[in-house]
Amino acid sequence: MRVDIVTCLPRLLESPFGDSILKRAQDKGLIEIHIHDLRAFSDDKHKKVDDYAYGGGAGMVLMAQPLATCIKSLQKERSYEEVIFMTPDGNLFNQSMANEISLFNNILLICGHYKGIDQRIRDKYITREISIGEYVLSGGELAGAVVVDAVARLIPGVLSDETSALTDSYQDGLLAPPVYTRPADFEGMEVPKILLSGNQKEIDEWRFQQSINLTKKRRPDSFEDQS
Ligand code: 6GU
Repeated sequence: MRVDIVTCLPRLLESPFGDSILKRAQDKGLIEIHIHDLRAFSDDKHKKVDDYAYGGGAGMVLMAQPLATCIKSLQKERSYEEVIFMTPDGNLFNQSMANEISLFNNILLICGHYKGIDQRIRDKYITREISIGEYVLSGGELAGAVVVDAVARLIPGVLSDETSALTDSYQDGLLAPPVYTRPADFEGMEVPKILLSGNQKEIDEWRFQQSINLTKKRRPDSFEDQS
């Protein structure tokens, strides 16, 4: 999978992709992440990318020209299944959206800033708008990194144990059960006996029951959705 990300703050995206699982996935050639500095596409002599909103009000708006030039130049090289705009008024990101996006070959992610981007870019070029939660961030970069991380770990080969994404919270609509590691007694707190029993069938049943209880308690709404 190839991900192109457009931002006016490229440095914000260096560290999330330069470490750990996402770094390894890129080194293994399973995902390619290309960051594009929006300023490089500005026709303005001062490389300006934002301007005041028509109609007044606080906050700057990302101008149409640099975004259109950038998107068109990237689309000339390849075709994207989705051109995604990261915005707090987008559709709420969830695991099923991550699963869907992980099947694409090329996605283009646009990170907004300030008061957003000129509406005409949204109307003409954007195919999907995503928000990562009901709160406002300073820009779309951190949200974009969240989406890329959630998507990348679903690509076969990215996780060392291929089955482990399947047992994540949300993957089956349930939250993951609690986990323990050595020692069996820590500060007087013992690991549930069942986990030491060696009886895999009973362990699986215990974990399933724990998942159900936790989901009922923490996500009563999503539990209703299931049944
Ligand atoms: Cl995608 N962008 C911004 N600026 N804030 C957000 C968001 C995105 N998702 C939740 N809050």
